[in-house]
Amino acid sequence: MSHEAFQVRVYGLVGRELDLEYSDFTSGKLGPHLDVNPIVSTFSGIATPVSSLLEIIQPLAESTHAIFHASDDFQAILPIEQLENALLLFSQEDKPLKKGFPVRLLVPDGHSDCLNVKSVVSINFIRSEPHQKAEFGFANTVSPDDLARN
Ligand SMILES: Nc1nc2c(c(=O)[nH]1)N[C@H]1C(S)=C(S)[C@@H](COP(=O)(O)O)O[C@H]1N2
Ligand SMILES: [Mo]
Repeated sequence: MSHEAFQVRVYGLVGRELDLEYSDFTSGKLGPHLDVNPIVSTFSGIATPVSSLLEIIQPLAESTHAIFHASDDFQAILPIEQLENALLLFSQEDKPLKKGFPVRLLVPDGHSDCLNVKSVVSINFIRSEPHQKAEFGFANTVSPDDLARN
């Protein structure tokens, strides 16, 4: 079975909206290539820091949160300041991801290994309430603590 085309859409309250292809990740123009295993021991592969992407897309001053949408309707909402150490895993064994294609969000300092989103297809920068905390799950109703229980 063949994959859908690789595309990650970055949009919303940003200076520059982007539709990212696999070559944008592999070329290194989105940021450095990091071996994720030393950073998150439960994962392997090559990632690029979300912080580097932020420098390119320039979130507007009024944006407060980013929503990472997955192709299965799983999603995460994160305050932008919590993206500091976040990574986008895009490659394993020099190929696109078999699991989590096109990219997988990893939050190394999140509550648990569950703080990751497979198959991220878009990243939407929004203005939300200041007290809106990080949430992960389907329909945006599941808290990180609920997920950590497995
Ligand atoms: N898109 C998407 N990402 C997701 C989930 C999901 O259902 N869909 N489940 C989360 C949970 S609860 C866990 S424990 C891990 C599971 O990752 P795995 O399939 O590699 O074991 O993915 C997280 N990211
Ligand atoms: Mo989980």
